[in-house]
Amino acid sequence: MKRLSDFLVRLGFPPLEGKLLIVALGLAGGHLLLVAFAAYQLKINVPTCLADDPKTLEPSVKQLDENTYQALYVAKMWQFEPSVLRIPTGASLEVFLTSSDVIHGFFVKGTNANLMAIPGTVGDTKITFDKPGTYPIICHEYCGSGHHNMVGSIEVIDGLEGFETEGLPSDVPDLAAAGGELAPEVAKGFEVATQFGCLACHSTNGTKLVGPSFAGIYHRDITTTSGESIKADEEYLKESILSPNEKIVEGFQPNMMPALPLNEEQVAYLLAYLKTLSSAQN
Ligand code: HEC
Ligand SMILES: [Cu+2]
Repeated sequence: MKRLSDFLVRLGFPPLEGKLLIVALGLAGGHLLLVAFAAYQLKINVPTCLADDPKTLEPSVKQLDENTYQALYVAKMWQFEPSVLRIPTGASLEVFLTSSDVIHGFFVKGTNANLMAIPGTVGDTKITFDKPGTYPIICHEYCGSGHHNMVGSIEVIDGLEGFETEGLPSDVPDLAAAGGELAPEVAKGFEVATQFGCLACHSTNGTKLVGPSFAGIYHRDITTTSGESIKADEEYLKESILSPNEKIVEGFQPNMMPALPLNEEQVAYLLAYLKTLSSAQN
């Protein structure tokens, strides 16, 4: 230290300036060491680029070994895929995260996991769940009108064998559990509804979210805010989807539902899907 400051004086630095320079270099070096510690020891890294292969965007979960699971999460307006993941108590979860539209957040309440979902990149973290319980996943990056409904969860369950998921594209056939085979256009309709975030605002079990529930929507009697009574036939549903502000359901707000860029075919699939949702469904 002494020798270094003498050296700096000889180089022409005034004594005080030389000392300050040493302190500054020390701080800078210390910070670099901390960054290296975070990156190599704690494995906290900046998101890496997503390869151009679209397959790597597919959400999925797999079990790596007895106690380790790996989940590729895709965040999109306004949901996480998978939306629900159940793993056993004590499991470690490797999380890989990307977004298929805008920037989202990924915060797992009750843990240190806190990532950004950035389109075109993959962020990752590892979480170990020592205590059973439900850990909500929250999007904490404002991402549009359905943002406040963008939640998922990780359920940590004592003694669970393997894992279970909800909300993965491969979970679609589960919808048919009640009524046998799912017609292809209904499955496509569900896919469109998932893809465009309809289900962030519309439940299928009767719960009122931002919008009315889809449960039993086909041929339901509806009153609009202008006092009109309407039977929800195909024509009405189509209009509600394509021009959301045309008629507003009583008890709901205009300008909440976005007019989404859907083509004829997608609307037809949606209608096929909506028709299957009876009000008895839970
Ligand atoms: C950001 C929230 C939001 C999203 C996303 C959204 N909706 Fe809506 N939706 C609403 C709200 C609020 C209403 C009620 C106001 C109105 O009638 O426009 C509504 C109304 C509807 C209605 C009429 C419901 C009824 O009971 O008469 C249909 C059908 C509908 N939405 C379908 C869809 C479909 C299909 C999608 C996806 C392509 C979608 N919505 C996406 C919020 C949303
Ligand atoms: Cu979001």
